[in-house]
Amino acid sequence: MVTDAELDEGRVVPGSRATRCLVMGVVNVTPDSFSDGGRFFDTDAAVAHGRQLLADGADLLDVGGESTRPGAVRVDKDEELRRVIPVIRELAADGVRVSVDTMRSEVAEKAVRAGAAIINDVSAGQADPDMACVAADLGASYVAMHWRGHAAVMEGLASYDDVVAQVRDELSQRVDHLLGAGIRPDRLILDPGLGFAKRPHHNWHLLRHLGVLAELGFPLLVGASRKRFLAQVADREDATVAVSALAAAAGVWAVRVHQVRPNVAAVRVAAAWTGAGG
Ligand code: PMM
Repeated sequence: MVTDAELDEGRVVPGSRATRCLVMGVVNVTPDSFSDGGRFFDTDAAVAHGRQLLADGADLLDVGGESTRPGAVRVDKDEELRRVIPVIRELAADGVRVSVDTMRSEVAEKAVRAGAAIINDVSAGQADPDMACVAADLGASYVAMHWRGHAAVMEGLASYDDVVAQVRDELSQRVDHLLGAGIRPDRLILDPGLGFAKRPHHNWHLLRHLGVLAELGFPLLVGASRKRFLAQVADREDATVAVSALAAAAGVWAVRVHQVRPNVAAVRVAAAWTGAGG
């Protein structure tokens, strides 16, 4: 499990080679998430799954109660709270670094009060106008992902002239907004949003040019795990591991994955290969 000092070091030194790429294990408490939906849809099962991911070597756990699969319908806020808060409370009580995967400021606030250290907002503050100020007041770390619209409509928004430049510029606008609301720069993490309003070739292009996004000056999180575009080249689970190794070697701060053990091996190989940590 990652220590506070390691997390801070990784957070404040974008692309740092001082610590290895972190592995964020996914705990989806949803009946319909695209990859592991339904399997962990009650508190005890989700907590047990989180503990298993930790035993497998996860540094952080990302707990989410709303599916963002293409075409998904939004979950009611009270239902989202009912799903995630007890799971976060139990895992955080174990001393685990927990992030909450939510677009709602009220869920983020209650999650941080229940022990979450990171707000993972796939909309980067666009879905809820209060999110940026709430996150700033809470002082939590904040993942801002590239996002163009809700799951129900995002497939129709996947059009780019130059996907890398546009994702960089759109993320940069979000950074301005988030910092303007008072989020500290050393709390901010960016994410290219693979699969969110992106066609397969857009995802590969972004992965090929992670360095351009790193130039914005913030640590990067990459969430390729089990996504559809991977099926073009290999089994999705196997391809996830390869992406983790390559993303880690490219200097990303963390990878967000469903199956932790082989991805920990991948980031360790990358660290040994690149000489991270000396
Ligand atoms: N992908 C999903 C959900 N949350 N959060 C971040 N920061 N980045 C992602 O790529 C991301 C995310 C969708 O995947 P899932 O339904 O398998 O969890």
